[in-house]
Amino acid sequence: MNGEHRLKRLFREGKTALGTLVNAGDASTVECMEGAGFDFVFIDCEHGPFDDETTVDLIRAAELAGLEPVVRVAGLTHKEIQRAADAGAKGIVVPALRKPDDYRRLVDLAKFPPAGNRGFSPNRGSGYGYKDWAKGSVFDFMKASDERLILLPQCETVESLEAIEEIASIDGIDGIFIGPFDLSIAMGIPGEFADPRFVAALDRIRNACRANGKMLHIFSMTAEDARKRIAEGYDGVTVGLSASILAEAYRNLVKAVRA
Ligand code: 3PY
Ligand code: MG
Repeated sequence: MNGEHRLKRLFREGKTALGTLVNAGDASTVECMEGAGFDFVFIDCEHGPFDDETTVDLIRAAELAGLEPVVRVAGLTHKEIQRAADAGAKGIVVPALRKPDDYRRLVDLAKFPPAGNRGFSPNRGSGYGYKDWAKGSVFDFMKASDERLILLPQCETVESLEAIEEIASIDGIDGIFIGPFDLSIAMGIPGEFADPRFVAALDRIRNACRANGKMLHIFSMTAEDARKRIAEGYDGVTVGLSASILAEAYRNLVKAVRA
């Protein structure tokens, strides 16, 4: 998986990348996904309890399991973005952004010049500078690092929805990750995913992404919703939360034993 970015390849091929969200557990949780058929793992440092060192372990486990590690950071700060990038994240998701300038700031923090001003270090993501792709000049290192890291900031506020055409046109943003729960809450229709206003919002985001050749990702709570999103042509679907998957499995286990 070293030489390719699976999410980029699937996007080029017009296929949906499938991932799942880790919000509880440790590296073993990610190991349990090996062979299940996912393309990526969504490591949630916004709602999950992970510190930076645990995040590194989760990324390492994802690499060993053949999954692309996508990290949702807690917020738009130099520390959050730099650490996720240096830890070897192949994708960064940022929640709750509002204005186009927030999205420009993300590019500034995550990409090397000329697109941004990311700080340089031979980090673990580059094998401390010894991975084949990282051994060239500093210029080559910067270029390859930028190519390996996709930026998927979220659209989940009314302000970002209203500026989505401008946001999707920003160079360096690879795609938009829709947070359906927070977006519907922000629109005053919490969880009402069939509401025509919500459906229109998703169409607007899709059109903005399509017009700019950007990826369109979304979160799904259930397999049924994920199937619908895949049929609708989303480029990426993150289905389920590790904590909820465990909670449901335990309930089903006891139900089956007691039946
Ligand atoms: C949302 O639905 O708000 C999300 O951010 C999904 O993770
Ligand atoms: Mg959200």
